[in-house]
Amino acid sequence: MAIPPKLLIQTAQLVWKTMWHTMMAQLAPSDNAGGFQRVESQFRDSLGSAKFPAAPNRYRLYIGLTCPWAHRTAITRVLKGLEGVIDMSTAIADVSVGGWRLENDPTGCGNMKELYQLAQPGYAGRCSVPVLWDCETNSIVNNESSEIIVMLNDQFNEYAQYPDRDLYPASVREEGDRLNDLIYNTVNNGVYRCGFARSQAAYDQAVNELFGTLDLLDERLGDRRYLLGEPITLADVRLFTTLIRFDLVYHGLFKCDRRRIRDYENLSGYLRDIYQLPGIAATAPLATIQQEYYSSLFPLNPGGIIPTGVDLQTFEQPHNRGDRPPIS
Ligand SMILES: N[C@@H](CCC(=O)N[C@@H](CS)C(=O)NCC(=O)O)C(=O)O
Repeated sequence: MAIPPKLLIQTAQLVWKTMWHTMMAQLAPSDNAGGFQRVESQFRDSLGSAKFPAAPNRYRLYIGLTCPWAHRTAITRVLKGLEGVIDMSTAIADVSVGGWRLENDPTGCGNMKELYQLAQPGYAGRCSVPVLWDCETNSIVNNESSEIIVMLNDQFNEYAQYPDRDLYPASVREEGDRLNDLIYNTVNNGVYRCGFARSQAAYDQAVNELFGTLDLLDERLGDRRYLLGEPITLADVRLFTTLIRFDLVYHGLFKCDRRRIRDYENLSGYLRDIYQLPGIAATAPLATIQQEYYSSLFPLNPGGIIPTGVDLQTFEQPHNRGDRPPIS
């Protein structure tokens, strides 16, 4: 006998909403108003200290392909030419364990949780990527992307292929830091504040702030090639990793759907420009990123269907942002 529709719907709503809030509380802690609260990174040591001296083939980066924060570190590693001196492992977002799985890892760890335990037995915080790992002492140097990228820029110049590429130049640091703050709150973390909102009001605020900043950035990029002019800096690396995921993932999965990046004249060319720099496309396998995001964030996409609307070839099209070498 068929279940009456009203009973079916009411029961499903009760069960699903309870499960949804329970899962979201683990995935993305929120404040009382339903706004996403990102947890502070816990490991904040520095490369170049007595404990962690810069040395070739001693450190390894752990990243995940979906993760825009980890992606910053993979790009900085390429821009500085550090592939030969800093190893990199890619963890896989695994919905069945609710975390990052490792395959054939040199430490013997099967997932990021085990890696964090190896570094600090009893650790009870979040086991996020990226991680800058010290292979010599089996410890975590740092797990905060905004700090790791500065260390990769500054501390390995002796071993880097491109030591003269300063991605964090003192001359524009203050302006860059100010811009980074705005972009972090409203764009990098802003897309997560949209996608992980647990109330309409929290979502409305996040989405308004996100598109307010994208409008501003589009205008800013009307008269300069990169955020701080030329050459490219870490501010661009930080913005790029959100923009490259935007039309593919955040527009649909995180409900950032007021506009797409391809609708912005300057932001879209800027995005293609950076994507087409030597070595960058290889750090961003777009189909895999989209597939892994839509499959791993179960509470946001329980049916597991992956959309197909974005033509990946568009990222290869001319950017018309200038012919001069982007990096001096
Ligand atoms: N503030 C950190 C954020 C890192 C982060 O949130 N990583 C996510 C993936 S996008 C993660 O690994 N989350 C797993 C968890 O929090 O349990 C950074 O910038 O490095």
